[in-house]
Amino acid sequence: MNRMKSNAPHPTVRTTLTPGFLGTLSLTLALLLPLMLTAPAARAAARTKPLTVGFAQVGAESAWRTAETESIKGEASKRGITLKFSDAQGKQENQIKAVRGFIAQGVDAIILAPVVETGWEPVLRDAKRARIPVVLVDRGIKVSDDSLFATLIASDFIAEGRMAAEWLSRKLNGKGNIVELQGTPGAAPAIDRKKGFEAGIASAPGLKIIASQSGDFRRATGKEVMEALLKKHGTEIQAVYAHNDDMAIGAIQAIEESGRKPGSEVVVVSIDGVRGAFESMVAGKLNCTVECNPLLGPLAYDAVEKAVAGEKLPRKTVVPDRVYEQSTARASIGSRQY
Ligand code: GYE
Repeated sequence: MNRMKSNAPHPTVRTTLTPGFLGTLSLTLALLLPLMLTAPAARAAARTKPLTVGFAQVGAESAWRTAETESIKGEASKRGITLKFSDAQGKQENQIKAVRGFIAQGVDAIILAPVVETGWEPVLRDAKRARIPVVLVDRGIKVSDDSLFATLIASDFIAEGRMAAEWLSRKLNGKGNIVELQGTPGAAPAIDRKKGFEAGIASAPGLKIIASQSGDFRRATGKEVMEALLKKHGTEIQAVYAHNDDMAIGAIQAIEESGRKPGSEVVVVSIDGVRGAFESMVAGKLNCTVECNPLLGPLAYDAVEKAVAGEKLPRKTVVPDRVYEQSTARASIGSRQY
């Protein structure tokens, strides 16, 4: 490396420009050329075999997750990539096993949507040793060495939580009791959506989170948790903040069954922007959703192709999100892609 930075001419170059030397030089170049051709771009251009990629998915807990799976599967077939798919059913141990399996099969790259933030170092070290790049999608991880993954493509969950809080604060004029339905414990979007929301309501001391529990990003669990919270807090609850739309839709059912009106008596805000959320807004039940784009297939394979070609990628690519409200839901529902 340092040698390449030196501007001083190499001594042998100055003293040996003879026909014999030129012969040696062309021989050396002939020998070096194949090596030079293994530089990133040429390596990609020279690739004739289609890529084989392993995708270690979390599970199928939400409509968002299903949309992400479809995007990653669909884009693979568009690009002629052979995809090996694994559904970990929400368990990190299954995901680790899947990644180990992909390494053993010698895939060209791995796409990982990590269920939780911690516990990835050993398996990522195995992938690195096998020179298989790992592209993280949708959820981040905590590792001491960030060369263990090629790149992360995800939304800014703290910003999403803050957008939900700011919207709710305006809606409630800075005053009211909120219950929070958290995502899967230990998952980046659960941790950061909580953090962002708390930061967003900090400037409105009249807004209080009176209860906060996990509904595991699932509709049925969101409903159960909301039923228990309604039993305990009853009409004290003025608003629900759910870390995803599925839990909000479950909570809305529980609110209706308890005899109160979601969307007016109880304000509901959530995150994802899936079709079901738009339908619920059109029906006047969900008040607001902060979009989180799950259509990550194209970005994921762009990153895979670059990583396989040896290109260095940014640590993170942030997918932009925005707020959608009940008042505009009808106008935008037709153009939703998931
Ligand atoms: O918001 C939720 C899902 O990791 C961003 O996981 C994703 C989240 C998404 O199950 O619905």
